[in-house]
Amino acid sequence: MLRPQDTATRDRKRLDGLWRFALDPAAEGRTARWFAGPLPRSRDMAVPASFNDVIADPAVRDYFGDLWYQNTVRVPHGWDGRRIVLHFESVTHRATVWVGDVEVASHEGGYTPFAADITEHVRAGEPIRVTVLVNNTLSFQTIPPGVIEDTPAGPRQRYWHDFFNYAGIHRPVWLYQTGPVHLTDVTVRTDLDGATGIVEYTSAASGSARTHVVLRDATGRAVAEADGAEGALTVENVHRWAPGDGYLYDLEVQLADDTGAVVDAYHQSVGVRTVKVAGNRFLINGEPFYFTGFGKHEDLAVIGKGHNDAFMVHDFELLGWIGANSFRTSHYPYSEDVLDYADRHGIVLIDETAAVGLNMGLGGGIFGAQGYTTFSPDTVNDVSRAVHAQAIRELVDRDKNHPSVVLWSIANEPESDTEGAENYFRPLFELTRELDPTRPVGFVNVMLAPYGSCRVSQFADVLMLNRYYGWYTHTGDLAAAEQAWEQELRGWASENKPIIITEYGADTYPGLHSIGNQPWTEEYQVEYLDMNHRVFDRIDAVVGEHVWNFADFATTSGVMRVGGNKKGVFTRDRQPKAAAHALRRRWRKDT
Ligand code: BDP
Repeated sequence: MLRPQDTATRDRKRLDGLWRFALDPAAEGRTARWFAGPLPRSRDMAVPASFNDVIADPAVRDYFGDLWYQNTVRVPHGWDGRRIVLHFESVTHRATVWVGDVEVASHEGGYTPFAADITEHVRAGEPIRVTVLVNNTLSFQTIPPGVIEDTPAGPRQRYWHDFFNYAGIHRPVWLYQTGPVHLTDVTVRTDLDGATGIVEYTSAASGSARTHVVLRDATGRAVAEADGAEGALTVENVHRWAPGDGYLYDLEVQLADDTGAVVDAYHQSVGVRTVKVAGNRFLINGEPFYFTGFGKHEDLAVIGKGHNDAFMVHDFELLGWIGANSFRTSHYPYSEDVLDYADRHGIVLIDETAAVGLNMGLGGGIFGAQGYTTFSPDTVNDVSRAVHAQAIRELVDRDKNHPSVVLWSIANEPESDTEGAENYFRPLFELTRELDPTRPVGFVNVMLAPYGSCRVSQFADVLMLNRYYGWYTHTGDLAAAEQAWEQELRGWASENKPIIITEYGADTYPGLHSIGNQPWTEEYQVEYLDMNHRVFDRIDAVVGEHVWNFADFATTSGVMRVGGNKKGVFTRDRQPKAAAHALRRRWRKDT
């Protein structure tokens, strides 16, 4: 799906701002046709934002079920005769959309875009009522999974992931126009032959037209051109996209009618680079790459998972300050603005689906919901896998052209030591490779499936490990942790695959100090990270270290969490803890 753009032939209008908002605890709105007029009992809600923390009411914060958004917007008067599309970058976790009284779209999955051609239902220059029914419940057949339990106090939403279940319209909403004959897809794949860059492209259009492409360098100079819906362009002395050097070419794809008039134009940025796994090395442009950085979250005070440009830029500034060259979009696909920014600034991404918490073994202590079997006909089953497969399709479709994305992570910490897990994941790995033969594929392994017991890592090109030696085990005893960790890691290293430590971290209350090794203090976080780094530096197969987490973040309440998950190296408002300075000394060779 092409992201809306302003081009020579296309215009877009952003529908962000204040929308009307109403909860629907009795799930009556659909039958009562709330979309057919002004939403009853509505209040204001900001878009984009999670609704949860905007309103000062715990019942709203923890609400699960149906909820409604509505806005009245005017279709630009100049769009007469054009094809008009309504596009949502993400609505969490599912949405049904009406324009006026007509249902125009339905989408499952909270982190990927969807759109509806609404040409027939609107007129240029006139207002339209856009109503969105959002539902934020999680079940065994959703990604991520959850369950609604009947308790003596009433129904409760449980889930097995350690971040707050923020929901709502999280990213921009657009109206845009194209001509009736328009581009529907563009795919680019790049390769290098010495100093020559190769850009293979494929485009798809809604009708018959002649396709012409022009590749321009960053100064706007055309460096290659071709005719045809697909082909390969070569660029002599190519400026490669590389970590720290987000050099982008611009591929303009044009459709022309019989008279030669351009009827559609779309711009696809292109970073020319290669990604490959060779033995235990991870190669970008043929050079071994070592990942430094974090697992992150889309998580901010008040707006929750709502996208915010100022915080995005600030987070990337902090990544630069600390010397991080990469991060993982834990635990769901991030805003496309984040992907674009990473492309432009040469930040490397591990791109993850929202398949987090497919592991009922993680119930104890943190998440509450216990006593389930992960993979079974009544829990995570074939339907769940089909939903998961669709989430992978939509992720690859959305992010396939981003040079920053070097590795797909199809799940975080699923159960992976059982036959059920092996059977569940085998086809999902096959699917991902079929969708994108150019990038390695992996998943993130959990401590409950240590070396020797994991049955899913056999499918992965890269081993991604989350480990908390010295935190959840060997708490406060870093010497014992160091031994145990090294022993396990040496086992994984014998598999001759690159290993990225995708999580290691210690909860740290900012301002808490101790001379001794007291967990939760700033000193302990520093010592804990140092211990991990000693282990990584002794093992050749380790090609990356992503600290958990970039910043403190909101999660479900529980005795293991003090005002959220405090494993951030920065606080939730982005102030550095002592560990931030320590990491900066390790990661920035120039300090
Ligand atoms: C891992 C999860 C991550 C958690 C982290 C933790 O992948 O989402 O937040 O541990 O416990 O299990 O802090």
